[in-house]
Amino acid sequence: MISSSLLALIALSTSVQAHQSIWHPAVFGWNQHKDDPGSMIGPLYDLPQSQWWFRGHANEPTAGVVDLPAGGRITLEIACHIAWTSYSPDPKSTTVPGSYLDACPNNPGSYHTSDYDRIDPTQYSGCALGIADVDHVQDVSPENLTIFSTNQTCVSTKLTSFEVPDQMPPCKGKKCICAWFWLANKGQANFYMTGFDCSVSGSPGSAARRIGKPVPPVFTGSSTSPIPGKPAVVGPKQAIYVYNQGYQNTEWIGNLDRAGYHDKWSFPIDGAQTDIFTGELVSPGSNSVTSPQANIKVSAGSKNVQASVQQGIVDLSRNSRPVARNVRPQHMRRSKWRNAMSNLH
Ligand SMILES: [Cu+2]
Repeated sequence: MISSSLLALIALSTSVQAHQSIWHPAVFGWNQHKDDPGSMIGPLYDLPQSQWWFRGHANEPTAGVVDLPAGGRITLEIACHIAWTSYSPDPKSTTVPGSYLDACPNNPGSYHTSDYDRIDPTQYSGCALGIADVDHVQDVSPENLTIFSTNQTCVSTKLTSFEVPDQMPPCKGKKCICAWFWLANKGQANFYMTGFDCSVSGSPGSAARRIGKPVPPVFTGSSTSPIPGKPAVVGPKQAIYVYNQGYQNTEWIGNLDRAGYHDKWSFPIDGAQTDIFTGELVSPGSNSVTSPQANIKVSAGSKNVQASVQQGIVDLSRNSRPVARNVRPQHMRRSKWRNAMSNLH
């Protein structure tokens, strides 16, 4: 339950209301999202668990699998509407990657960095990817979903990269279940969890390690001014669950110290979470790795999204939008699309 003081604080900052999500055919309920973009980006605040867990889409199918290359990185598209992504039914509406407000044109409030309608680059709360080594979404719980990658300047651009630890083990089954997490640092206190199917490729047999049991992150203060008696949590961590009903694992500190995927909240590592492994070797050949489906994939070590594009999967060149070819969604009907466009925020 949320305390009344928290509710009051949040009520003061509801002037900014808009939301973002990753967009990919591998997300749960993809077919519903492309017909009703609002189902993907709806507010996630003070809701029962059935509605915030996987955004309420856990029982709906995915239409792809995101490949996680061990030791490499993936780039996902984040936007406040499908219109701005490469999955837009109208290519003309898609924003140019890297352009100002490319994740949500004309709506800086949706980035949740300020209570006013602007971007404050000092106020990104960071976003994160979690993984559960289970085949079926019903087997995922907050206790087995481990954050393996963070991006501390998220959400700032549509194309957002996440490093994958080089010791990531292949999924025990045919795939794993992943989720993208984000928290609003300013404006309405929104919690975001978009689940998707994922798999791990390129795991080096000799280096892959088991992921340990994750524990809840805690507020520790920054590494330069830590809170006495609150040492940083080292090792595998759960996602941060706040602002809703049901499972919660984080305390409310204050409006200036809202939870996020950064130093102050037990996530000092920006990028691959290399401290999540137990040290236990994953014996080679014990896991079957399925062939990954299309994903925007950039080579390991490259900080530049456009630097290295895997031939035949995506094309990020200037005049063509990136398209995941073998998982391309069907386009929604024109009338529905116009309707959705008129209801952007
Ligand atoms: Cu929002």
